[in-house]
Amino acid sequence: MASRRDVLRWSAAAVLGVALPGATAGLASRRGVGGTLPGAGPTPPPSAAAAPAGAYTVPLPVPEVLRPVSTDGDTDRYEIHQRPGVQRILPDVETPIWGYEGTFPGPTIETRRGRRVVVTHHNELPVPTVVHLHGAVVAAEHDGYPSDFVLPAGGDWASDPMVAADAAYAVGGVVTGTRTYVYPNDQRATALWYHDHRMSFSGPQQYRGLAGFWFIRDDLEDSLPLPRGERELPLMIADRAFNEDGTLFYPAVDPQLRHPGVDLAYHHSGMLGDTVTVNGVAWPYCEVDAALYRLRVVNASNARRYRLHLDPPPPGGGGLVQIGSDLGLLHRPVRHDDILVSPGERYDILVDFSAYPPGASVHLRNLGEIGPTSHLMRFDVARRARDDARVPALLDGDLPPAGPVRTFADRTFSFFSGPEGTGLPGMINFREFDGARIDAEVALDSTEVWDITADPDHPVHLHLAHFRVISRDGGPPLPQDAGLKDTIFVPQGGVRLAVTFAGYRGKYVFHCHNLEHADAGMMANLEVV
Ligand SMILES: [Cu+2]
Repeated sequence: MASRRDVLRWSAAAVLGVALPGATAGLASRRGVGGTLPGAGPTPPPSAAAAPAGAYTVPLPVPEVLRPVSTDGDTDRYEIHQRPGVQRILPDVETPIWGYEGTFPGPTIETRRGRRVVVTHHNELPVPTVVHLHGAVVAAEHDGYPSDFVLPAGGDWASDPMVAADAAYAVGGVVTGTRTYVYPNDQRATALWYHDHRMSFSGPQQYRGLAGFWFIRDDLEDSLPLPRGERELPLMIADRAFNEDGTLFYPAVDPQLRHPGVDLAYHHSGMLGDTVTVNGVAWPYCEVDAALYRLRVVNASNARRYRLHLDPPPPGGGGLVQIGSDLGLLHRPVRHDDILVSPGERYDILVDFSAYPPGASVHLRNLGEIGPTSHLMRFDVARRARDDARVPALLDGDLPPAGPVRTFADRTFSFFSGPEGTGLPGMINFREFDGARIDAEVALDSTEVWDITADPDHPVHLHLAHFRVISRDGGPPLPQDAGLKDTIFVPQGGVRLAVTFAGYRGKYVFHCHNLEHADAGMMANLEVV
């Protein structure tokens, strides 16, 4: 994860159009956006920073909901083709992408708790792929273990030495062309997301566009007076950088994606772009009624985190009303002025645009940065409108308030990326990933206390497991840490988690969700026995 210094360095490089030492030409030569750097001195309030040129000219797209190809009593079946596509991410140029059904984001899957979803993925890309449904409680062989490759139908990938080596410790095996994944969805209503997880290449492949939303609904959610239909907006936030010709810039050492790794300049920070996209469009705008809206935020960036903030804030502040976390609704809503969203995390947020007069523009900003990446999108409050939704006082009466409290941890893990510029592999407890080694053997239906530390800081994701935050930085959790989670921003001072392993036995990974860190080895195995 980038230090604040790195973030400022990239932002400054982007807006000034200068190549800094160690920065590749890609960022400095990108087209289509500009912006002005505020004058010297302390960071100005966000509204003082001008929007990037070309921002807020394209309406926010909402990904299509995929239709099942067949449906019966308890199962919906889908087909997804992973294929190249072309998309207008910037307003004035077409960008080649890789997408589920050829789009970025891919199509959304909408389902209900307990409904079985069977997805047959067809790999029509020139590289091996792996599909992981992030946050899902799913059998190990359907979780998208990073070496459970779906090889392209053509080519010589089966004899590729890295593929062959990784295949030795696959969980669901290696297949060619097509794999069918089975998801029981036996978990509370929430926003999951599916994305590529190919061993050592999740960074470049997700960056090309392989990510999509997956919503689980349930009766409890239905019973609440929450915004629905057009007033519920999925927002997939992802930063990108572009070459002069409009192609995506990614610093892979091997553009064919056979040999892993990124240029040393990006090894420590991960891939940080200078353009923020929401639902596949750079800095979109969205016309809204003066009414309550539900924003389903996922940070699908490789490495950038965002401190979401409304500019201007509504009178009285607290404009971001958090109702859910990674894995479902909270016990009660929590009001925030800003929410830090690290890669992989989801936040379920209500915003009441009736607090603003019709004609107002409300910017979703990234607090603490300057330049283009301090901007995300803009809401234009168009008109007064009838509104039956409201912020419920209680969201989920049956959610236990806190996890176990212990003075010792069952396990400790340090996530370590080493000093900048050294090019050390990503490590957990000073070991890089080894598919054959089990780093944590845990009992089915158990809850353990895990202490996780980070150097310098890392967004940590556990597959299968669900956790609550017991403490952060040696103190109490942040208000935004409420609820059940699968991904968490771990600062240098660490976090203590109560982690529950339920649902399935088998081998799963846990890893840093800075994708360049994970690809560099910051990943480990947990086995539920
Ligand atoms: Cu990391």
